[in-house]
This record gives sequence, structure tokens and C-alpha cells, in this order.
Amino acid sequence: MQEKLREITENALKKIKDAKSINEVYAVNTAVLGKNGELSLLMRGLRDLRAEERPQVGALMNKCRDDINNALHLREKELLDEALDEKIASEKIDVTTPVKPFQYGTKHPIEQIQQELIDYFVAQGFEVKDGTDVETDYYCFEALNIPKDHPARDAQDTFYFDPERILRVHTSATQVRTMETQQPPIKMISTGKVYRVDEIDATHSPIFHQFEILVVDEHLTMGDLKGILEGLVKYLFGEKTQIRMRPSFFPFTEPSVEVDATCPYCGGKGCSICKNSGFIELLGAGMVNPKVLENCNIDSSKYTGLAAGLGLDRMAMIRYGITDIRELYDNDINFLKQFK
Ligand code: FA5
Repeated sequence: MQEKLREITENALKKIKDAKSINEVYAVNTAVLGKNGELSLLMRGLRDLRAEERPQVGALMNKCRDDINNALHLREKELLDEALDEKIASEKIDVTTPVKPFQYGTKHPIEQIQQELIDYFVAQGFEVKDGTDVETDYYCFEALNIPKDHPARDAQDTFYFDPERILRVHTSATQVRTMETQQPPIKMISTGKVYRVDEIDATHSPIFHQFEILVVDEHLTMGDLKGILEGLVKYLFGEKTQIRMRPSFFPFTEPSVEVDATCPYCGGKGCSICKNSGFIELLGAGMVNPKVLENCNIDSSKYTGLAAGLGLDRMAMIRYGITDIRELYDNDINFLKQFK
């Protein structure tokens, strides 16, 4: 039996040493130490030995089993380490490999113009006033001299939560909120999303963006308004740009004007962008109606105000030659990344 034991052990140790894979190691384990393995079967024969032989042979068997077990674990660890080393070597990162350039987004054209206008006016001492998208009928209409039955409401119909709470139709609501809480002199701008029940077409969107200018002080005139707007169009479209004021109507300004600029594409000669008129429509403006000042507790016998409001979407369309407003809302990255 001792001879057989030595033979099994030597064989097993050799096979373990020669094992080239973890599976070969596991196979030796099963063949020798498994339930029906060679050594296990031999150990079962221990009970057939004479009583005085059993302790010595038993101890030898245990030693052989331990030697084989240790050899198995050692070889298993060696092979696992080798596999890990190979894996690490094969996965080495080549830091010199050129990487794909990271795709940075670009500022949306509306955001670009909005930021440029904010920068321009803040540099001239205007304060940026925040408004809210959800407004009340009072701040959007009533306080701006547009009572419930006024026809001007038709052109500025909006979305109602209830008869009082609405989505704001213009940034002019922020004028009222500012004048209510601040006495002149006031020099403010306000910008953001506005909403109207307008059919979608190439120049109309139910959600669009406005930029509002308001100055209230003593002795302000249409001359001051013209000066501010001339400075603005020259900043946006170049020094040679001229403005033209046409009489218009807004219930909250008196007098009111529509302001056009000489076409930045043809310089006023006439082209397809300006529909051969030489001018492009830019914004609405006027002197703040004294009734609006009084609604906000500002003394209209002492102070006058000038105001202007423009559509940022239309401004972006003019600036970048975009012919359909819907392109500004399609989120097509290839379209948007042109406007860096
Ligand atoms: C107003 O909203 C006035 N609050 C502007 C104003 C302010 C006048 C201060 C006087 C003093 P209007 O309804 O014309 O005015 O809109 C202003 C601009 O918003 C328009 O010139 C146009 O550029 C833009 N606009 C109007 N409706 C839409 C629309 N559905 N989609 C895109 N842009 C629009």
C-alpha cells in the first residue's frame, strides 16, 4: 500500500507541475483527491490494515494528501498570476494613440444674440431684470393699458391656466413689475421666453424670445429713444446701418413706432432678404404711455419713459440669414453648430 501511495503521489505531483492550464490542475484534483479519486479510494482501504499498521500508514496518507493539496494550490496560484500578467500586458494603454476629438456643443444662435445684447446694455449701465414665464393678466395687459375688451389682445392671445394666470405674451410685464417697486431713474433690460397662440409658420412660433429695454427719467424724449436704437443697430449690424421709424400703435406707448434698419445684406439697395425694400423690420418702441407710469405710481408730470421690445428669434434669423424660424427649434446639431 505504501508503494502504491508513493506512486500516486509522485504521479500527481508531476502532473501538477506539468499542468499548463487551470483546468488541468482541476482535473488532477478530481482524479486524485475527488470522491472517487485514486488517493481517496486508497485511503478507504486503511480500515483493512492491521491495527498496529494503521497509525503509521494513516499519517503517511495524510501527508501525501497535504503535499498534493499544497502543490495544487501553488500551481493554481501560479497559473492565475500568469493569466493576469498576460491580461495586463495585452490591455496596456497606448497613451500615444490619437483620440477622437471631443464634440463640444455651441451656443444656440438665440442665446448668442441674447448674450451680446445683455453685454451691450450692461456696459451702458442698464440693470438686467428677471421676469417669470407664468404671469398674470394684470401685468401682461391691464397695467399696460390693455383692458379686457381691447382689440390689441387679439394679436397677443396666449395660453391661460385660469382667467388670471397666463403665460406671458411679452417681456413688457417685467417693465411694470420694475416700475412698481423702483422709482426713477430706471434703466433696465429684460429678456426671455414669451408665448402666443400664433399659427406656426416660417416667421411665427408659439414660443419665442423677446428683449425689452426701458428707461424712465426726467426730460426723456424720442431723440433719446432714437439715439439708443441707433447705437443698438450699429452694434448689431455695423456702423453704416441706419434706422427708420414708422408711426405705429401700442397701447402702452404714446407715440409708438416700428423701427426698421437698413438691410445688413445689401446696405439698403434691395435684395431677396429685405424683399427689395432696403429695410428690415426690427422692433417696436415708443414713449411709455403716461397712464402706464401712473398705474405704477410714477409721477407722469415729472418723468417720461422710453421703451422698446424686439424678437430675438427674428433677430437671429436676420443675423444668420435663417429663412425659417422652425429651424431654431428642431435641435438639429448639424444646423446649430454652424453658428459658432
Ligand atoms: C410687443 O410684444 C411689444 N411688447 C414690444 C414693445 C415693447 C413695444 C416696448 C413698445 C415698447 P410685438 O407684438 O410687435 O410687440 O412683438 C415684438 C416682436 O416679437 C416682433 O417684432 C417680432 O419680432 C416678435 N414676434 C412676435 N410674435 C412672434 C411669433 N409668433 N414668433 C416669433 N417672433 C414673434
